[in-house]
Amino acid sequence: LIASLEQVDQTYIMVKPDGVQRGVVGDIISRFEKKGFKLTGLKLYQCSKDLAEEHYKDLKLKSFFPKLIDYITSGPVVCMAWEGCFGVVASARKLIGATDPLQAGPDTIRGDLAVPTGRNIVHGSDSPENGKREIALWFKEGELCEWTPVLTPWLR
Ligand code: FUP
Repeated sequence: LIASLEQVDQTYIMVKPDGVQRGVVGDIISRFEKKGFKLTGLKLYQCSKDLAEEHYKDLKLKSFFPKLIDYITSGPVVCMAWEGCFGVVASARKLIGATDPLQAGPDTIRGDLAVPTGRNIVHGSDSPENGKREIALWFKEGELCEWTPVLTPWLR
């Protein structure tokens, strides 16, 4: 347990264009704050087609890929880097819920706020490795902040 508390992981969370348009950015940020994760990067950003394609490169051969890229580039997104102890990446995925919002549990972001898979409102990294990769892809170095919480960092 002590070892796992000492291990720090990062996850990349992104409010997709539908979340920005629908005015639920604050609700989504609030869920991660309340869970106890530490925010280390935050920006509103209109991404290029190239960046969206790089982010979703593992899905390049899927039939829905062109629609996914159109969706992600259709308006600004909110890019976030969140830090926590070991488990933060999986924990964020729990808060987000299943890819298909119809399968996502109540009290998850997708379960509460979304309906179709193609408009599922938020992204979260699926592994610590992808967390690192995606944060490096979406943020420039000077855009991330290292800071120490004043209160006891129970979950870091
Ligand atoms: P997730 O990790 O939950 O975001 O899910 P995936 O990486 O499998 O999918 C990435 C995005 O592709 C989803 F958020 C929405 C889109 N997608 C579809 O549009 N149709 C599908 O059948 C699967 C995914």
